[in-house]
Amino acid sequence: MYILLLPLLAAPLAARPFDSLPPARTRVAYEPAGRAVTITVGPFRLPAMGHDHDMMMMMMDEWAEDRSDLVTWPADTWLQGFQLRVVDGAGRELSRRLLHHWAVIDVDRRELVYPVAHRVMGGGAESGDVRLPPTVGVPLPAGHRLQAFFMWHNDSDQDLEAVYLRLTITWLPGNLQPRPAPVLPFWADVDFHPGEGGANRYDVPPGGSTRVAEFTVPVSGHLLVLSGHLHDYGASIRVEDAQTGEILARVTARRDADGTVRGVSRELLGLWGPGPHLEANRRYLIVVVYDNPTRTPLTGVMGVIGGLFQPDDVRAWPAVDPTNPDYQRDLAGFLRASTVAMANRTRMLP
Ligand SMILES: [Cu+2]
Repeated sequence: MYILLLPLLAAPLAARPFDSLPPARTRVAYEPAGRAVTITVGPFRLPAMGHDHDMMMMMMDEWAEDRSDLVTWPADTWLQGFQLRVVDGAGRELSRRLLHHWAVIDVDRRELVYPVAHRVMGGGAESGDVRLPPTVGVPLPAGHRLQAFFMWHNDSDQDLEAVYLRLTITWLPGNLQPRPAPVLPFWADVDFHPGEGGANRYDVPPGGSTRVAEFTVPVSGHLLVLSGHLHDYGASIRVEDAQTGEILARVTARRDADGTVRGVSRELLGLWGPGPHLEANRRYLIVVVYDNPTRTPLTGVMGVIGGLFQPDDVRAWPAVDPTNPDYQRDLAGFLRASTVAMANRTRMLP
């Protein structure tokens, strides 16, 4: 199972439709019989960018985001999974690696930890599709509005003239019996700055550092799955009870001998038991540990956790507040090209 959370996304300015192409548009196919909704966005023209990564980084400031229109969800459902495809005008499959990263947000639900729009699904170039076991599901009621954000990156030597993003979301009916257990993806950042792409980065002096941030959740529940995102020389991230110091969960970096982080462990906390229980409004800590064996500071590192949370009572999940300044800043960040600085952010559950 992959659950991927990509908080901030955008796409190259170059990925604009050809003048000769119709403007990119969003089509939604609701297939009740197949218990699927397919969202298609395109066409996009993707000029070859080659393998020059430095050039890519230099151009980033010039990049703008690509996004779908708002898609109103058609039925009361439990989300079960998704399948992402990149296709050409004839429906032929292209390399999924053309999509550098992507996310779908639900503007009508708030995140667990922050009062910002909920990241329902997402992924990076290397990530796969997701399928949850039928005993759990992400509750998604009719009328919620979803929006996809994504960034293309054509690192081949060949221009592509009409590329489409095709996302198929599978679901179970909302009245299904027995009722699946409600689970919601969540994330938390040790340096949370809503809407300010890049501001959640910090530096690590020689010798290493431990960075701590406090957080609360507005609804009690269990941590079922936990993973995270660290840059090179990252060691671990743990969740502690702020009062007792008890360690509730911990993820660790998979590193090469030279400190390169290949990924962060995925802890199936709810596999053999209910998983650690978080209480509403109790203080918890996210503790991010970096080693730094070099003689210079590590710059611009990050520490993010993410996973699946099972609320005790999903009806207690607070309503989204679109007037909340953090909500507005965060959403504006999605819509702004500057968030592209975050391009390499977060594969949460590898
Ligand atoms: Cu990062």
